[in-house]
Amino acid sequence: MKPEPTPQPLTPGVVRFYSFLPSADRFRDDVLAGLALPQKSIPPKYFYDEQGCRLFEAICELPEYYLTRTETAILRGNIADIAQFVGPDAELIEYGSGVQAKTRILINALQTRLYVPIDIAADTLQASSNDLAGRFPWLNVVGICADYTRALALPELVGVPIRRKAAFFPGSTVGNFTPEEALQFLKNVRRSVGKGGVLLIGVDLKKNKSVLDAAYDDPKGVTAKFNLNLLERINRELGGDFQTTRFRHKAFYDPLRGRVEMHIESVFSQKVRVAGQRFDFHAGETIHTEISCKYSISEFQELGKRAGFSPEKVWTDPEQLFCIHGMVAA
Ligand code: AVI
Repeated sequence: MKPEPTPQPLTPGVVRFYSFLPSADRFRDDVLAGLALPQKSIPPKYFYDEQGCRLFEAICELPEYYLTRTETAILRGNIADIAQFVGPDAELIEYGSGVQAKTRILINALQTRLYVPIDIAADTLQASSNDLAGRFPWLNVVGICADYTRALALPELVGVPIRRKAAFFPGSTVGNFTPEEALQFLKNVRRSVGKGGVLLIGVDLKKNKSVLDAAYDDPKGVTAKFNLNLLERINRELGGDFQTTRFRHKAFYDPLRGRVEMHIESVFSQKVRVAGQRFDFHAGETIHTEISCKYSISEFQELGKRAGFSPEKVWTDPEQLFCIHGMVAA
């Protein structure tokens, strides 16, 4: 066996990147397999090509999409308490690195010296890593381009004294997993931070259906564009011939399952070709593209406990729309 290369010490201001990206074929295989299912479905991680990342940023600015601004306000309003909870000299590992305002608040308050963002979108990851390294001259940044929905062994990093690892998973992205997937993800995070490590995780709370329906089906149609961009991506990258005007965005909150479901609905009966294969749609048939699970505070604490965390803190907003959990790896 070849010996592992000796890890090189990090240098502040010099961003280091590692790529563990799945091959382009995985997108093709997942789309072809998903379109062949009785309930057609495509995993939501494929929303985030360059155009998808831009559209998601536009969603975060919408008045109906309260999640981003509420979480940012919770973070800002409780930052001293959050920094005390995390403690000094923590390595900050962020899952997803799209919207940076929250990260900047945290790095500033924690005076973080080692920041490890993990994201599947290589361009966004590079842009945000370089931007942060420029803003915080003392910061060592190690960007990991990877699909964090799968278990991941992080590279060994040397040269920065660290007392504990802190994982940050904002935006209620955990809601895009089924509860079983969320449990598996939390177990992986538990392993990555090690005993005594901490997790700060933003989770959207259960609430009135009308608020959630509007948040995922906005009147300007930005969320519709975000959803339908998936078909355009398939056309661009996999030689698909979807006519996007013959499909429509559909999103609704299912209170019984406690989750928003997003679908792309075929308006007509039609045939589509992707990567040389034919798929038939009948009018009204859908491709299921996303779930966004909502949790009560106690439901999510229960999930955290099952993954090996001890739930210690919860910060929320006055209207109880959203919350950030602080958990310690037991
Ligand atoms: C990234 N994720 C947490 C968003 C959500 O709210 O589930 C994705 C999204 N889908 C539609 N709007 C936003």
